[in-house]
Amino acid sequence: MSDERKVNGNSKDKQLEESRVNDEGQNMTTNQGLKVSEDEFSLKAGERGPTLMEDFHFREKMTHFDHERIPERIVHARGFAAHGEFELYKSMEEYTKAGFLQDPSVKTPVFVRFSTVAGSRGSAETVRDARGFATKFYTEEGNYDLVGNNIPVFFIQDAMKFPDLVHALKPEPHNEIPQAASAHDTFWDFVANNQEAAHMVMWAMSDRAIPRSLRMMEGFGVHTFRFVNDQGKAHFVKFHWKPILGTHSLVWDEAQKISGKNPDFHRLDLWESIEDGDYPEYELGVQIIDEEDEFKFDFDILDPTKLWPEEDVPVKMIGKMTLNRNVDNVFAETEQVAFHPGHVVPGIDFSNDPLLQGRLFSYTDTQLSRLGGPNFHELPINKPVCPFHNNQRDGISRQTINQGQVSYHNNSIAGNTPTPAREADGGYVHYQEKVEGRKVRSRSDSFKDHFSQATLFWNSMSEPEQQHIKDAFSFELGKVKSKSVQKQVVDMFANVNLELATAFAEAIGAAPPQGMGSDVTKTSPALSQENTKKKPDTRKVGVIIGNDFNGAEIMSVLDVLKAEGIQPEIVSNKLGKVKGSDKTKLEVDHTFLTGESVLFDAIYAVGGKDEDEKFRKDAAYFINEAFSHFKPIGATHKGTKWLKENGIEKSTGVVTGKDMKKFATAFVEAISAHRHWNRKIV
Ligand code: HDE
Repeated sequence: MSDERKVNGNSKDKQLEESRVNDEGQNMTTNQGLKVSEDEFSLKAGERGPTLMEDFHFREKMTHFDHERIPERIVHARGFAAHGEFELYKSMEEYTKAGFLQDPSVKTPVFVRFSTVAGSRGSAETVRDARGFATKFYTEEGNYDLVGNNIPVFFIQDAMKFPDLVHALKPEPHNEIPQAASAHDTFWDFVANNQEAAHMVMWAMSDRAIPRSLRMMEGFGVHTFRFVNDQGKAHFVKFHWKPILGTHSLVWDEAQKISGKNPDFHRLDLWESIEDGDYPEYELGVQIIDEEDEFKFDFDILDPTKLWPEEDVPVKMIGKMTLNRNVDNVFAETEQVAFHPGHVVPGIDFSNDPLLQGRLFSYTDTQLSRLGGPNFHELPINKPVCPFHNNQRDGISRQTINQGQVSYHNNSIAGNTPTPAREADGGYVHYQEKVEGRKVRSRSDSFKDHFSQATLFWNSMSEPEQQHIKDAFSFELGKVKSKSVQKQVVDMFANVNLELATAFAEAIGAAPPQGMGSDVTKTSPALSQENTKKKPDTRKVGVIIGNDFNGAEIMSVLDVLKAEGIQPEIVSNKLGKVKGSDKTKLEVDHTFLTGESVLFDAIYAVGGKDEDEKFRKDAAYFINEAFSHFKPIGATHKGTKWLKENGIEKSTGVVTGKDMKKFATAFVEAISAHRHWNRKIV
């Protein structure tokens, strides 16, 4: 089938190709094309004399350098992106006339940028935070941007409060501390005094906020949008991305250590998986509600602090996105890409969600200061694959050379072109929702329940997930200095769950909660990561090995792991090769110094014959740390002895054995489980 597809993607690739320049093998020139004869020394009056103003080459080089940075994004500054394509499973014509959702034989090129929210451009990636998940579909009807997060709800209900939220979340203004962290007074003061944040805070304190990989997290459009079909009939819709590898997380201690050991952990993981051909894949899902059913729910479907429980409104999978090409240049593509929830195509429309309405203003506005003017749509990464024509002209860095005398509408000189298209010819016509009301600044009563879904989320968590949430609150509030803020937060979350609020009140030495708890008993199993897909693919295993290992047996295990898509990497005391007792040789990928247990999903302890005391100590550190992070541990040969010495050989998720075939099968199963939460940590 794939051979017959009409690939829209070609047009984007071709377009980008035209912008690529490869300097390799070329003469150096100035930006005016003048060949440069010397590039190391400025022009001076005498070898030891002053530099001359006349040195245009020096001035051009330095001026360009001085202006190499643009303002970073005010939120979502730290991001990483990749190209890919979207394939539809089945025509969605019943619900929407969007061109790219009609014909399963058409592939649509996409560009996806993942990001953290709070940190600056150079901050660590495994911090506790929401992740941005922004997708640009280059469709034949224009660009469609689905600018979502990995959490399905948001902190606030009205865009008016966004600057306040972000000011509170960002480093505090008097000392610019802390970087990329919500564990500080102003954030929690904001939460306690804007209680609509309760639901999203529950997600932010959960494992969702420390994803194992950008390839293993969900994405959500958050707002309620509209699908409109060619009959003009509308349905409410929410968008979901579901990763094929399942939704998995780190543990907090591990996430913090990775922040130091490898602040680029997530981008490296994404980059390498694409380079290795293990393309990240996500299914696109939609939840659809009939317009007639708008008021049938116990929450307002326009409220962005509410999700639609999947058990009540099932998610239909309608297509799949595959990320299959890394960027050529991070600045030109990832940094300069400009997303906007208002980049829509016919068949996709908005709802009156007041947060969405505010976003429709903010995104263009922010690009004006970030990208320096109104022509950012001309940058190769932002340019639609379909032609665009209008009477806009000029502005900073204009690329297009518009021809002709006419730049206005209506006109007679150019036959009144460019002409607006009729709806039947693809012109975008806004959905004619009937709107009536008085001009007010207020919150609808239907937006006033801030706690029921926060409790729904809590109720839906497995026991280990609930424990992680308690620990996260204890950590974050433990960093807050104001006793009053701590107490306000304890009392606020008593409305979500009394056990939770009591647990972290105790941990931070605050008075027990004053509140009644919640009587919500509903659960939504889809919210728990316990129920996600569990697969071994692309999991990294650190194989701790020394000289004189049993070559044939170890290779048989490694072969099984590789056949399952698992990636063993060799860890030893020095780089070079470790030699087996037979002729087997393995190239060492990491030493105990350059590799860390936190950078692996599992550890396979093998050992060799004559490791010294230091080797054994380093190996034990690796193994024990992985053990404390609930990771699968496998051991054979000398490795089994090491586990015994540390008293962990019989624990849950620890696999040992003498029969290599049986061992390998059991180890693969343990790796697929991701983490072994019911392990007793001693
Ligand atoms: Fe954003 N947001 N946002 N946001 N947002 C930006 O636009 C804003 C919100 C999201 O990879 C900014 O180009 C307002 C929700 C992502 O380039 C800015 C409000 C969701 C990205 C902006 C929100 C998002 C941004 C900063 C409340 C999930 C990164 C730089 C009304 C559905 C996109 C930029 C990328 C970026 C404004 C709330 C997702 C300032 C006013 C809810 C993924 O325009």
